[in-house]
Amino acid sequence: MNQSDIDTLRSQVLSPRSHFIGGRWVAASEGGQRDVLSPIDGAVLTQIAEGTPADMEAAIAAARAAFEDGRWSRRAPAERKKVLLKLADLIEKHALELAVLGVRDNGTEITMAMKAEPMSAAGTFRYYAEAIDKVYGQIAPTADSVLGLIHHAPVGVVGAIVPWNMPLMIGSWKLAPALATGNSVVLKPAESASLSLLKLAELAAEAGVPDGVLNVVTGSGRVVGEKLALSMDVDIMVFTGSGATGRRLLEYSARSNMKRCYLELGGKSPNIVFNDAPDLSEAAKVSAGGIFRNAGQICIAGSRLLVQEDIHDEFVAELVKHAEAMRVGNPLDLDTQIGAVHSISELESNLDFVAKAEAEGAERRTGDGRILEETGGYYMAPTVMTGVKPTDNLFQNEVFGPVLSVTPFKDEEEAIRLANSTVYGLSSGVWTSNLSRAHRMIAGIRAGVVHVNTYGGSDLTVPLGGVRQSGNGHDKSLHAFEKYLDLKTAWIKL
Ligand code: TXE
Repeated sequence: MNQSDIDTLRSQVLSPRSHFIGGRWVAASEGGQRDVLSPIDGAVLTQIAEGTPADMEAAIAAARAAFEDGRWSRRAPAERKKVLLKLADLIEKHALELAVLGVRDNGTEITMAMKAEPMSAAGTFRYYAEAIDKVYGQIAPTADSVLGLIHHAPVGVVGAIVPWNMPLMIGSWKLAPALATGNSVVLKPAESASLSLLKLAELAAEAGVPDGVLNVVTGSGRVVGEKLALSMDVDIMVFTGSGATGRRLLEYSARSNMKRCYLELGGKSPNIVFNDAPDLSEAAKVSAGGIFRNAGQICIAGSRLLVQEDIHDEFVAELVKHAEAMRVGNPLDLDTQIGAVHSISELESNLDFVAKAEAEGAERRTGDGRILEETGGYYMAPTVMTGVKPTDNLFQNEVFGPVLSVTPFKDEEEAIRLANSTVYGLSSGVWTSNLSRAHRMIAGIRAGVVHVNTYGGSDLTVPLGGVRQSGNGHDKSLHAFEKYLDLKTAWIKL
């Protein structure tokens, strides 16, 4: 990747996009379109179809028809594998185009986007493609007079709703295992980050995913998202986004066909630094990256720093130094380390969090609020707030922006108590050179992930998911297959 290749793509005019239903590009049934604003400069990038309930019904019907006639669901796993491997190759071939498209749409810095979006998506499709012809059923240990077979059957039609942060990566975490296992999918991207997923649907068709197996409907969550989740003909929902929407999906499920809902929600992840951390300077640098990259818009961001009191001042000073050295700017410049905040409403919400924290007595150690306003884009300086009390709004609630909350602690027991004193349980970090303490912390912290002496960074071999109000169900790893396959018993009298 070099700057001149990026520059060729950054100002390309984008034509308005339609839904992708039944293998065809289809305009919204009422002709509606929605402007897509770029967070880089606040300008209109293009338009997407403003989906209607009728559009969503058409997509669900296409997915159901494709599932029932077996055009994909009854293909040999080895054949599905071939198609999905081809899709992985196509994603890689179009990686820069996909990355730049996504960045123009959602503002992630290009260096991170390239790795975390197309390259990770290609790896995800490859991983599940390679795995699917290695999943066996079971024979039950029955008496000789019967044969008990345990099959893994695809669930049917999967409804997938994804957010605007890392849409290709998160979308692929859901699409790849869902498609590998033979399901049909209806995908509803976020209103404000649909473009790279629409391109993915185009590439899937080129790779040979049959018509109707992958459908993408764009538009409002409250209209098309709700229609999808309320459908009697959708078998499971997989979702990443806010807790408020997750709660609604459960309600829609109860009001319709009681479909299973797998929810990946927000977090307020504690990053805990003990005075015996192996390298405090490294811990400060990685902790700054763990909250500020992608302008803090990462579900697992280490947004709540807990520091042992005797190293608090020294550690905060080092961390502030790293925060101030990070370059905030146009996400399509290769030397940018922190890109744009996704939307003006997110930016306003971030600033509001900081103002409330100050009103509650926290001290702003660095962060000048909105910056680079002259660009028309939405940029915010990385912000460190110290003296945040466990009862404060900033301690308890997810900002989803470049704002770090810092609280001192005395000992291990207090660290665990503070770590567990929000409603969330997504990610966490522990910095210590005491192995026994590390294991006690892993056991004590209620979270889906505990990083030790690092923060962030993992691969597909391990699951990612939360506990408590951070959700249920896991993306990534072979465990993800469990969501998309039903157990089916055959009991045969011999
Ligand atoms: O989420 P929403 P948003 C958190 C983060 C962020 C906040 C809001 O705190 O500031 O959520 O983000 C669709 N029925 N996270 O607005 O609204 C919507 O169209 C069905 C954490 O993006 O939940 C979009 O496709 N669908 C997080 C998707 O839900 C509905 C990732 C997510 O939108 C719907 C993102 C409805 N009634 C945000 N309403 C993480 N953990 O990574 C909305 N949608």
